[in-house]
Amino acid sequence: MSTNLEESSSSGVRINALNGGAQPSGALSAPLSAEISAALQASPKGEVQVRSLDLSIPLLEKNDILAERNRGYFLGRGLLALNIVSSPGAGKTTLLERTLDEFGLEEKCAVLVGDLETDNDGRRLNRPHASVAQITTGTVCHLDAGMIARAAESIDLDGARVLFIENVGNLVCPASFDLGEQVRVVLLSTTEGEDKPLKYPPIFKSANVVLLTKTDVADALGFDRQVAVENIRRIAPQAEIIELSSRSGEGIQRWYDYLRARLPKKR
Ligand SMILES: Nc1nc2c(ncn2[C@@H]2O[C@H](COP(=O)(O)OP(=O)(O)OP(=O)(O)O)[C@@H](O)[C@H]2O)c(=O)[nH]1
Ligand SMILES: [Mg+2]
Repeated sequence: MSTNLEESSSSGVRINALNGGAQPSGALSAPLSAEISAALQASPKGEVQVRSLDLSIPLLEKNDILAERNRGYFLGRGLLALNIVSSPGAGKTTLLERTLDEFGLEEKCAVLVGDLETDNDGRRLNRPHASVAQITTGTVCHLDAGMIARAAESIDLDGARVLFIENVGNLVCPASFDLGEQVRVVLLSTTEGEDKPLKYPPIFKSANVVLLTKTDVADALGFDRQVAVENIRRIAPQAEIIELSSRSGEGIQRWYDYLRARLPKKR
């Protein structure tokens, strides 16, 4: 059931809280300070100049400012926020469905899910025990920190320990947009082939963890697991690798252990 529908006047982005809708508190989407807002408005590219003591002048993009605000808000609530990224169809929603049904009974979870059109994924993820909002971006090929701020305010996060953010299926655009997450999760499915880390390095370089998904069909596809792992290691040596199948459940406990180990302290 749709409880809350909001449309951004400027971009055509729509936020639909399917379950656990809440009145926006203004904590995240309140205007930025007058000084920063004026500076952003004065800049056609949405950049703000910040003077530091050593007189270097770094440029902070508006998204980064909003992302830092999101991060502080999530941490302040004792919430683990994960940005889940992959090419279309790598298995993000299927993984989250199973995670909500199993891990979600142990720790309260909430989900924001982005797609260009339809609330199909939001409806798939709709559970009585989890707040879910669908963000439809229209023509935008990634989520950004402003969308997350508004969507996070549209749902009830009380008591939630984990906020999963399923990004728009795309291995390119989401790489450049910090959402204020603590953990970036990149999925590589066996159906895509072993070479994707080599072809799309930025997203893999930004990953904290890479999930090698759909291992149940790896053999049938002739998927070379060793080559895939070598490619991930070469591009993303910083990332932990977890091999799993959301269908068979193989490896799924390692994913839950990964989540448990990163839960912030309860507030
Ligand atoms: N065999 C197998 N199929 C899977 C697995 N996980 C997902 N699938 C299938 O892969 C297809 C795409 O899965 P989704 O979970 O919708 O993928 P997604 O990444 O959310 O897709 P977008 O949101 O469109 O980017 C569906 O047909 C799933 O049933 C798995 O572990 N094993
Ligand atoms: Mg999906």
